[in-house]
Amino acid sequence: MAKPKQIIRPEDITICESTQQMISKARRDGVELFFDRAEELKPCPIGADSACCKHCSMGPCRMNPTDPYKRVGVCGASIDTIATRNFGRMVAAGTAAHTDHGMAMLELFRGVIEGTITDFQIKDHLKLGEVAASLDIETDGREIKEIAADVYRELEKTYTQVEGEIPLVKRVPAKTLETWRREGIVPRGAMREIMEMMHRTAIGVDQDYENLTKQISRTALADGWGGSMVSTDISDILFGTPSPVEITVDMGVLKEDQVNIIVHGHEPNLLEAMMVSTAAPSLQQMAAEAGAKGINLVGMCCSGLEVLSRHGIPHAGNFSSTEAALVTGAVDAMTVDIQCIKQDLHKVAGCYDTVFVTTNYRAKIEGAQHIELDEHDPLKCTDEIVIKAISRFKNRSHPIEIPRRVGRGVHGFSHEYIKYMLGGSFRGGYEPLNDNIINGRIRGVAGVVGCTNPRSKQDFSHVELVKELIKNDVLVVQTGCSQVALAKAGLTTPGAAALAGAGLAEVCETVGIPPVLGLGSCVDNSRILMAVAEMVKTGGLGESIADLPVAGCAPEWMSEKAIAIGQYFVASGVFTVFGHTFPITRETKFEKLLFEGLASKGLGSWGFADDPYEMARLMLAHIDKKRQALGIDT
Ligand code: CUV
Ligand code: SF4
Repeated sequence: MAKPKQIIRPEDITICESTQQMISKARRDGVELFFDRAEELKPCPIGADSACCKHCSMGPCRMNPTDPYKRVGVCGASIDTIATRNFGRMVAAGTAAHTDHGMAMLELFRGVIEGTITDFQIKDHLKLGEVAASLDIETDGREIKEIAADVYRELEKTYTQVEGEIPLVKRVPAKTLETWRREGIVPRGAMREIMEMMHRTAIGVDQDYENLTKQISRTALADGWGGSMVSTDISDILFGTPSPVEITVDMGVLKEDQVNIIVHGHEPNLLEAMMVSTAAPSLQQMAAEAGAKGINLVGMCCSGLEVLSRHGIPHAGNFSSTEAALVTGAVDAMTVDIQCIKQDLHKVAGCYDTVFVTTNYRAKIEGAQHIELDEHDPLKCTDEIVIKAISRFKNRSHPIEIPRRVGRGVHGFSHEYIKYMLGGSFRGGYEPLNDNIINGRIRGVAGVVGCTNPRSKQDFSHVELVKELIKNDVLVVQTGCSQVALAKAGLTTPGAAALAGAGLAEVCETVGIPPVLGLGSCVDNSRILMAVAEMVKTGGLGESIADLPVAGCAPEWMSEKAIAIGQYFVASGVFTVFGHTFPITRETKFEKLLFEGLASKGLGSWGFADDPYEMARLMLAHIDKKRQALGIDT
């Protein structure tokens, strides 16, 4: 007999009031959400500590995480081998996700250059020129298409090159690159690194956790300075480099009297095409005839963040709110492409007769309607979705309840813009960032990024951590779902400087920026890499990224992609804290290597904490340690 279910209060599940309200509504409506299953489906304690291996059929082999060296696998694999291999495969998967996304952007770019794709254009010539220059490609007196073709050919090497170094390591500070070369972790090409990572983690191959960890770093660096960076650069070239824009977030951006279309996923091309379709007079007319006041295009997750940063398109919420948004009953259509799309969205959409469409050939959902986006004729897909959404609007048959909350903020801070705002370079103009760090007004810079996870109270750690950091004069830069949490909490407005320490507040007020800067989607973590590289090159803060008073954190991470990101920040020299769970067995040699050993080799290190105040304490301690080493300890 089923045990009576323990009902958890919505306010214990999330601090997002809109999501709380929708959890209550879902319960009334008898609709199951992923929060409910997270409660029912307890994580396997052995798996959570990464103390099991199923890489061959002599196993699966389970170790004892509380006594990790007691047993070895049937093949003899030690806990360090097992946990390192598991970690390596997470990094390979995460890197594959970002690089495959970047590859799709690059393919689109190629189509545009070759003239086979005409609905997208090279929009940002300035960015193209900068990217070309950074790759030592001649730009003077050359046609845009010629430059672009060279940029394409060079960036393709990020994926396909089999020996040498990926092209974008040209942007890595010299001393950091020197460390990578010494350690043998400079990526050759993403495909090669991912392939080698998978090979070396198979049964009976690399069984030395230190040697494996080198390949883990090399693979992750092929993401950060490779696939992700290519994705950001090409998306900027095609769709425009973001600059500060006023934005709205939260479920209150849905409109009862309009056709609401949510685009959720990761590739910006669908949303860019959707912007064209929803603005088309014929479809506007059709919506008006159906009785709608307009067509309301809204983003969610990282797709949403790309167009929020570039065009100020409203954003309904982060990963943990995607089903909740459907529970409003107000969503006429939701489209999804790749990554972070819960399979149950299809079912939840079905409960409210919301049109639910998958659009990418590499991510279908069983039973869900598939309307493929073809870059050669993108509007065919998006027009059809808009028409379906209008028809659902006309036939709305469910009571609608839209939470009223709308958060406001200023987002779209590309690293180029930060550079410009802080004085033309990171040093030398007025109020440059480095000088403000040296004089102590700004204590350091922290990246707070990443997912939300039903295993921890949604948004809580993001918001509390960031509050602690800015209170202590740490400038916060953000990507991914984290910035949505902060935007909902109102911390991405210039007015939030009031919550910052006196030094940081002064800088924010002078320059007119919020203390918390939204930089875009997860692939845009590459913007943070560029910013820290720029800080080193500007001077005054040491010679390598590892010398900087900076730290990173993904307080509520859940995706393998987050592990890849964490590892490329660590390998780049950044102290990186993950919250709530960490997929390794404690008290092992592998743990010691990740948490201490890598730093002694000149890289960064991992940290772990279970609550946001401890995360902040670890990050501040690291920042202070670096300040001290630089002799700017004021
Ligand atoms: Ni990055 S990877 S939940 S939405 S930040 Fe959001 Fe795209 Fe994590 Fe996913
Ligand atoms: Fe067990 Fe070794 Fe096979 Fe893993 S590879 S399942 S540890 S026998």
